[in-house]
Amino acid sequence: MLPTVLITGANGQLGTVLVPVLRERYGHDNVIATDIRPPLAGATGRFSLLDATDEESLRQLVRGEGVTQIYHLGAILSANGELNPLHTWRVNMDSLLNVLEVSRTEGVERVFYPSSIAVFGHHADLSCTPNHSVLNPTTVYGISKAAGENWAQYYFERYGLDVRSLRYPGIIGHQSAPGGGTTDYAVEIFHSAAAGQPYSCFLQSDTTLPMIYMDDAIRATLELMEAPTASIKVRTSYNLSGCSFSPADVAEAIQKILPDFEVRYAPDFRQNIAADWPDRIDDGPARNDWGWKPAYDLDRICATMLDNLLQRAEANSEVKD
Ligand code: AKB
Repeated sequence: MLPTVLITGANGQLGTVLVPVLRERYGHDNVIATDIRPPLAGATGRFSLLDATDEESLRQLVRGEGVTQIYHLGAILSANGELNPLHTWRVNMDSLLNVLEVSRTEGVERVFYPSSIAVFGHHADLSCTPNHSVLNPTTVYGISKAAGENWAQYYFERYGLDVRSLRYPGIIGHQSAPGGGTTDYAVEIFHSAAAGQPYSCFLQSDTTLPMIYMDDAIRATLELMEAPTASIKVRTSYNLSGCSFSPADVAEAIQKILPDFEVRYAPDFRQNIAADWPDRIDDGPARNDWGWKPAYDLDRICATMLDNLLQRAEANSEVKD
């Protein structure tokens, strides 16, 4: 029996790409995209305006549509979160607790909760952070994700709600724009390169962070959500790894394809956030429990991003001509 799926934050970087994939897989009528903002231009399919901090509206939608799975993607990310910490805490926690509580009481069978490398911070081994590391996050986003992971585990252990979670690294894709994160540079840099412009990077050249290509992130999400229940051994959140690189590494990889590309460095407050995040993370439990294996390294990410963005730029210039 196909699930009936509801996605919060569907207009975001991940949701924009995940929704069509879920529709392809589970049927167009079985996937309801929701967001606090109206659908993006050109978006098709079932859509409801929804603020997940409003428990009653969420409950009505879940009950009315007979929702059996929720992907709760809506959240305020690390950099934007620091602009208004208490608001970020309320949005991120209230929406999660509403999703968990509505799921428990309305018979939702499975919930996906994205966590992040932002849960790590002081006292963790940042050179290759283990799954079961100490969590001392330094941003309100990281604090909310660390608390959320524990709530996910609590709802599983106390109520048997099947909540599954991944700690995403920075996600890099050509299809959608990231919004308000510390890893956003790794998408912006490709847009500048493809536009033939220099890029001004808000992190230092040597700041290595874990990253993942969009297709790998989507595949990991589906593999986790479709894995047999018995193979899910981590009920807080799984470390998920793609590859790790610094701004200097990605600039060099782009220059192999576009030799004239230039990067300048103008670190801002996001440098302090990145400094407390891992260089790389150990995703051994994800590999062992449900067979995770990434397919994209830095060179493949570079080639795929530039290929797609250059084709788009060319198509746009033909339309203008
Ligand atoms: C951010 O930079 O805040 C996000 C994340 C790593 O969770 N991309």
